[in-house]
Parts: sequence; C-alpha cells; structure tokens
Amino acid sequence: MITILKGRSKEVVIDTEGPVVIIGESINPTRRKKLVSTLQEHNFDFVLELAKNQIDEGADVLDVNVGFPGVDDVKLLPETVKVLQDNFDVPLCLDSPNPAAIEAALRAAEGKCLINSVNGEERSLQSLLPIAREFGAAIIGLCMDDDGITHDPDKRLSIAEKIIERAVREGIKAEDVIIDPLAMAVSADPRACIVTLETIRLVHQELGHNITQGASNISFGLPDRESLNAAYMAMSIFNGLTCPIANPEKITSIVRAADLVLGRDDYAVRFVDYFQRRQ
Ligand code: THG
Repeated sequence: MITILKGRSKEVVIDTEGPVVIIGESINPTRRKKLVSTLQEHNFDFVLELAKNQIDEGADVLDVNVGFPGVDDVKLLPETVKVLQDNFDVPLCLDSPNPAAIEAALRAAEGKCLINSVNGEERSLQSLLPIAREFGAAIIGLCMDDDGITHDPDKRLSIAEKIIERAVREGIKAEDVIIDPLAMAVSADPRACIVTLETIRLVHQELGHNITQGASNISFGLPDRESLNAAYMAMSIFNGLTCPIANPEKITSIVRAADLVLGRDDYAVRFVDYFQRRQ
C-alpha cells in the first residue's frame, strides 16, 4: 500500500514494501526549553535550525508540535507551518491534540499534510475526519478509543480497523490512513514494547497499511536511550513499521541498516550514501 504526502512541490512516497520513511520528531517542546522560549518570543530561528538538521540527517517528513502551557496553537501552529514551508520543501506532520489548530494549520499549508492524530474516540473521529476530507490530508490513526488504552494487541487491531472504516465512510482513501500502534515507555510497563510490536505485526499482516509510531517514547526515563531505541526500531521495522516518528540524528543509520538487511536497498546504495555523507 502506498501513501503519498506532499510539501510545496516535493512528494514523499510511503510504501509498505519500504524503504522506511523517517518523520523527524525534534520540533516538539517536550524537554526542549529553548524551543518554548524562542517560540514565545515569536522567533523561528531555532525551529528552522531543528528542521535543517533533521533534513540533513535523513528526515523525509517533519513532525510539527508547538504545544506548551499557555500557547495559542490555533495561531502558532499555522505560523510555524508557514515559516517551515517558506524555507523547506518537505511534507509536514501536524502534531496537535487541538482540532482547531490542525484545521488552521491545514488552511495555511501547501501540499498534502499528515494529521497527527485521529484516534478511535467518537469525538476525535467526528471532529477530525471531515477536516481531513476537506483539505485532502492523510491521517495517523492512533489505536486507542473511548475505553482508553488497551494492552491487548487484537483490540488495538480492532480500533485500527474501526478508524480506517470510519475514514473511508467519510470519503478518505484507505491508503491515507497510517496506523499508530501506540508506543509507550517500557520503564513504566515491562510489556509495553512487546504489545506494540505484536500490534505492528497484526496491522501489517491483517490490514496491510502503513504504520508509524513515536518510537522514542519507549525509552523515556531510562539511560542509554540510543541503544534501546535502536534495538526497538530494528524489531519494529521487521514487523512492519514503515514511517517512524524519530530523531534522524540518531536513528537514520539503524533505519538504513534495517532496510539493507530486509532487501530494500539494492547494492547498499542508500546505506553507503548515508555513511559517506556522515564522514
Ligand atoms: N505517536 C504519534 N505522535 C507522537 C507520538 C506518538 N508525537 C509526539 C511523540 N509521540 C513523538 N515525538 C517525540 C519527540 C521527542 C522525544 C520523544 C518523542 C524525545 N526527545 C528527547 C528527550 O525528550 O529527551 C530528546 C531527543 C534528543 O535529544 O534528540 O524523547 O507516539 N502519532
């Protein structure tokens, strides 16, 4: 299955047959005080620096999250989108829990964005699917619903199915729904990763959709996050993950290695190219 996103002019193809597409996670105020302080001053230099570094390191798409306490993201998200698109041609993944901010950002954006995210809650489906339809955006479908978060992979699969079904009924193409199996901190729940890995496998096998996840979530609260994220990334890709939200400065080499191992990088062209550019 193929999902296409667009920047101002550039198309990014996310194909379940690979290679993996990286959605850069770094424009996110979680533990980035400098992003909050610069955005509060309406200074976008640091956002642009984060964008450039991520693109240089292999990001194909940029996640854009400007949520922090006290922010008016209905104003700030579209402003950030505009500044990013004035400077870079990558597709954007609009990361906000506020449907009004998503809608305002889609109004400001060119190309075809990814909405991050819709979940199985009735309120989420009803508010966001019509917006996605109106602006021709793709969506991330997060595997949780009105009953909260389940730890049963079969139930997460059912929620994915429900989101896809509802999206299609609303006039959104099935391939424009990218499923997020819900990656959570393994420090808080020893089975967190195993449940998500199994959900990835099921969604890949049963539904055949593209799959994303906030891959760095799993290592919150632990030392040597890089090793943990790397191990988990390789296993996730093997099971069917195709477009992780992750830090390209740390994960691109593992992603290129996984693509090569899985036969999605003939003659190691992309693997060697990435290695040489880093020298
Ligand atoms: N699913 C979807 N969207 C998401 C998430 C998800 N968006 C937000 C989040 N989860 C994914 N993004 C991040 C961004 C940063 C980090 C983790 C997840 C992170 N950053 C390091 C830190 O906080 O210490 C800093 C990393 C660095 O130093 O480069 O951990 O699950 N759909």
